[in-house]
Amino acid sequence: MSRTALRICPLCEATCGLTLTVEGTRVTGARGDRDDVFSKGFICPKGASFGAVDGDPDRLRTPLVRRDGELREATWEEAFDAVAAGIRAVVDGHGANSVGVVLGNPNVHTMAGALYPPVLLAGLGTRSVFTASTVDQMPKHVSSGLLFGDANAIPVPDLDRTDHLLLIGANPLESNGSLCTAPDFPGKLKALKARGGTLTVIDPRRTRTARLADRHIAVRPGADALLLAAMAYVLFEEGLVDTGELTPYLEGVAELREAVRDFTPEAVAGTCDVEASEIRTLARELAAAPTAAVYGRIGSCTVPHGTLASWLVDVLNILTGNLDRPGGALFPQAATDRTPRPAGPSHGFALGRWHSRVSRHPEAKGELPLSALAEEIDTATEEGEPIRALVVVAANPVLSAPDGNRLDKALGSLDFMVSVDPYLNETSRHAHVVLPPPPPSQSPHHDFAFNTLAVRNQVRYTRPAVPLEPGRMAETEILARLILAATGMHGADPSAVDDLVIGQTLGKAVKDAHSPVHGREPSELTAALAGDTGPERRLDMMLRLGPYGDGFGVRPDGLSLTKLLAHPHGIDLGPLKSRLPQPLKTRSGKVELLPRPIADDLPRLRESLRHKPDGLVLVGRRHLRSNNSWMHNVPALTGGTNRCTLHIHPEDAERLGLKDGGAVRIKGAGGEVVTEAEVTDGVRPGVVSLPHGWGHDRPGTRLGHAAKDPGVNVNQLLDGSLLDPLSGNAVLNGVPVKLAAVATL
Ligand SMILES: Nc1nc2c(c(=O)[nH]1)N[C@H]1C(S)=C(S)[C@@H](COP(=O)(O)OP(=O)(O)OC[C@H]3O[C@@H](n4cnc5c(=O)[nH]c(N)nc54)[C@H](O)[C@@H]3O)O[C@H]1N2
Ligand SMILES: Nc1nc2c(c(=O)[nH]1)N[C@H]1C(S)=C(S)[C@@H](COP(=O)(O)OP(=O)(O)OC[C@H]3O[C@@H](n4cnc5c(=O)[nH]c(N)nc54)[C@H](O)[C@@H]3O)O[C@H]1N2
Ligand code: SF4
Ligand SMILES: [Mo]
Repeated sequence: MSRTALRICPLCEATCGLTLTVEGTRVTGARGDRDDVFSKGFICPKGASFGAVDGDPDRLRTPLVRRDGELREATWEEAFDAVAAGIRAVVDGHGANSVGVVLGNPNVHTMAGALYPPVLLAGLGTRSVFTASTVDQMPKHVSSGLLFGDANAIPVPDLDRTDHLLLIGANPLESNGSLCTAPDFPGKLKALKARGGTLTVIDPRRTRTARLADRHIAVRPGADALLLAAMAYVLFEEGLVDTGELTPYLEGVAELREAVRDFTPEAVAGTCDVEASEIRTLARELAAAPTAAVYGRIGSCTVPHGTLASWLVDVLNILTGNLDRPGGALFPQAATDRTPRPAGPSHGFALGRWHSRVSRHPEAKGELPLSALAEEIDTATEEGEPIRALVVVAANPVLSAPDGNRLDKALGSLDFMVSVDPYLNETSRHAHVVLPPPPPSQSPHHDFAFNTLAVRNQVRYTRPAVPLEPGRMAETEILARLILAATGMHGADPSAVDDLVIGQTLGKAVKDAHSPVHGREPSELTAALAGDTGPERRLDMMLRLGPYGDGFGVRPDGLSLTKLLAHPHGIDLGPLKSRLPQPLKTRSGKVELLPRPIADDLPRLRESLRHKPDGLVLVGRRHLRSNNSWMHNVPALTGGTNRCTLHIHPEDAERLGLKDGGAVRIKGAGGEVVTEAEVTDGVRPGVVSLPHGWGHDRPGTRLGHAAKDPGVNVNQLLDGSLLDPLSGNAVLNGVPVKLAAVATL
């Protein structure tokens, strides 16, 4: 007998509502939930394969503990005993910073990943914190921190209402969008065109998204900051700056004008390989559109001037008056956001409060660059102790970070490592303990992070579609127990972690004059919390304290978990609204258009104009049926065009004697790999493209299907030394490489 159950899809940032078909405890089908208030039935091939992803026989079912050098099945009790012993020995012997924490991408796709890592970091008190953000969007956080005073205040393009969309280094037809949560991004782009709007795409590849565009600019990789600075220059020069209703909230317009003075279209055209006249047209079209949104993603972030490019994206939105207005780029307001405080000067955003030990990289947002993880483990300095123990949650940096071979070796040298991961893969194979979370069907879901980036305010929650199998432990409980084991409270009841957070949060709220619960008794509020589990009670608390919340009875028709559970397809909270100046947390209380660290980095951008680019550079690419490093083990999602081939333009292929389907050796600063060439004019001349997340050929993993067609690790071409200095973000695009034909693979 089969039944259906609702489940928000955790497989990309679009957060589509799915209707799962469940037989017994097995998910046998998935379709888009037509009643979902946000996704309205949209689904992509990954979501449609939810059952296969969920039921992958290679997923671990029990914890693994290393004994006599080998990972063996163990009980949860044995596993947490080993975690407590392993981590406490390092903390006691070498101090908190000797324990590193690595948080990977799926943490933003689980409730556990949103609710527990902050408690772990606070409890450990370590500065050795690394996340996927520094191989991804850290430049955007830094730019938002500097402009708006809040690293998490990221404006998103108003896809449903804009008249003009300028996409830079993003390919939402494959990625389904990022830092812009929008189910059916492709449909929204088509709707934009259907209502007479225009789409411009800046990408060195003619992607599926670029093919949909009215205008495609095949920029030279890494040159976007120059291109965008020249657009800003044109807006000033041609008197097209019109900051409209933003004007009272802005500081530094005149200084900004001065700062971009050298970046004329003529000066940057050669480096960008884009005609000066075309850059002028881009700027004029942007200014002329009734409403417009500039949006940059991976291709604009993972480059040497990632923070400057991210800053310029918002500068252009601001100079054209499009920030914070419908049809432009707006700040979403999620249901679990904190109660908005009145506008006014605040603490601002600080960078570089401490530095990494070996290369002295500044911290950003409390994190050190993932590129520096290997050296922080394998290099001794006089400054302090190397990392000797590592807690890895949902991350596979051996494939996703630069120089996997060095990291692979470094992980093997640790005193202790624990991975919270469903797979025994390239990274977790080094762990002393592997703690496997249950598959997504057995986990509850709410998008804490993505609702703060969504193109429409809405809120949804789905309980586990299938009960926990015997022997399984919820990931929330795994992380709560891990926190207790790592912080000297091993064996305490895991609910202690939730109780602690609830007590602290409510304790603060009742003292906060702006909180709806100001002056009330925390114990009375705690007793009123609904929910069957600790994480549900925490969700209830956040919803009720939040901007749409019931304020624990103050606004009886407001949100609560109980109300959300009564709306299984979610609750629509309306289109994005203008919110300035409330989100600003700068010291001035204004948008600080030319923050000091940005101004100090502009000479480096100017300097880049003097280097004439030559030689081939490498960029990445994504495929709709893949996701970073962990979905190559699902047969339904592999094969066809989803392959680890090197895309190369016919002119370059001919010059180098490379044939379609032939083998090619790619050499970079960090090493070399050999793969198959795919000759295509989908990349511009001078640029080659290889996807990331491949290279499943290391021993000791349990990825039966992925190992059959392992591909190669593109990040082995990097040595980890190329970073955007402001954010510590790795340079993954526009990387110089050399190619040679080889006889066979
Ligand atoms: N060259 C190049 N490199 C890149 C990129 C690029 O564009 N080019 N992109 C970068 C980007 S944007 C990112 S975000 C990173 C991603 O890099 P990572 O953060 O390392 O993420 P993944 O490679 O997706 O690996 C995720 C890990 O989480 C595990 N996992 C899956 N589901 C769950 C779960 O529910 N719970 C837990 N605990 N674990 C789970 C998987 O088995 C896997 O081990 O890669 C980066 N690397
Ligand atoms: N199917 C699928 N979906 C995913 C993922 C996945 O791996 N697969 N990963 C998820 C994650 S973690 C993230 S962060 C998002 C990323 O989402 P997107 O940013 O949309 O990701 P990509 O598809 O890699 O698009 C980046 C584009 O930038 C281009 N590019 C490279 N260098 C430059 C440059 O210097 N300038 C410009 N202008 N463009 C450049 C590339 O050619 C590429 O087309 O996708 C998410 N969704
Ligand atoms: S677009 Fe993303 S969230 Fe939607 S079904 Fe596909 S993988 Fe899932
Ligand atoms: Mo990412």
